[in-house]
Amino acid sequence: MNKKHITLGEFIIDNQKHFKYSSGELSRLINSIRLAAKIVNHKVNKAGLVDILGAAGETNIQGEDQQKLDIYANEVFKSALINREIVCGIASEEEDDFIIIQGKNNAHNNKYIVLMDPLDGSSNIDVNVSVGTIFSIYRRVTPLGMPVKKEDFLQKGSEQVAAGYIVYGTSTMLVYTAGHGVNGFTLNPAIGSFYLSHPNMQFPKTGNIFSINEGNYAHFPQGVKNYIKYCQAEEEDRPYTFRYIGSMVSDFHRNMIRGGIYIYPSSSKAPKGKLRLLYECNPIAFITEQAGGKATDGHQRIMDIQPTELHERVPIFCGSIKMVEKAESFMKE
Ligand code: AHM
Ligand code: MG
Repeated sequence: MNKKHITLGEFIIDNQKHFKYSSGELSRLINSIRLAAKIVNHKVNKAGLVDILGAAGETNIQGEDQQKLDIYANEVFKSALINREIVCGIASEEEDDFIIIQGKNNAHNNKYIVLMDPLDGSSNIDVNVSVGTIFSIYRRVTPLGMPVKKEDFLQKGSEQVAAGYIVYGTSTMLVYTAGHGVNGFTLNPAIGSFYLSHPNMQFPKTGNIFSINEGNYAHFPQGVKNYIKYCQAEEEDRPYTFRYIGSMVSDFHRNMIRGGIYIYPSSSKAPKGKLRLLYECNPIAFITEQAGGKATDGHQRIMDIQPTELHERVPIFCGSIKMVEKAESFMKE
């Protein structure tokens, strides 16, 4: 087959054999995420027309109620997953609690749970800046035949079977891993198909981009302040370039391609940082490691953290391995 024309659908089928539980369910699950991504992409691309078609909370000219895009994305991903009867539970950044899905004949016989941030960086929508969707997939740990429980969702990131993100950017891409490397697919909007455009994505071992919200500098731990000064210092390979979009998926995606580090640290205002362990940090950490990078909370591997709460937050340092190790060395001092 011509490598240039592999669609995501074909790639999923071709790679099903590499997956240790190759019942086809995971493939169907990724397919339903692919479908939801296209629907959300369509809506995100029309976001600038909101004043013409009606703002959130209003009724548009067709008489339909407008929803905020993050709520809309949540509903689209939820229904794509529920309708295909593949998952037994969903947890979302937009929901207070996890959702139990009964599945066929109300038998609770589906194996997978999905955790997601349906529209990350949503404060960027109004200003036409890239946003993303992040997802994370696990096998349930409770026995089949009964409703899923909280413990199914509170698994360590190292138990993930697949994770990925969609970036709604200058073009729309779906990037995912099922534990055998990371592959990126670009949507051809004319045809509505994702094509393999970035096979076997790898973080450069080092890079020259650092991404952190420096506006919070005064509240950062001393190690982070020192690392920022290190990035800015005039040396042979520095200063590094500072880039911060404020959409994690976009900042991460750029750093994975170019080489860089993304940091959302703890601060005196937010001692556990801002980003969520289950919906943002674990899936991004899985992709990072699968692409040869490193993801820690400054001291400990993100994917080794035992979650205790659905919505818990954690500081994150992720990206090119040498840059993350350098930042960790500042955290130790
Ligand atoms: P959200 O899930 O409410 O959209 O927030 C997550 C976003 C990330 O995409 C981004 O990296 C971060 O928040 C930016 O936060 P800040 O504005 O504090 O720098
Ligand atoms: Mg988010």
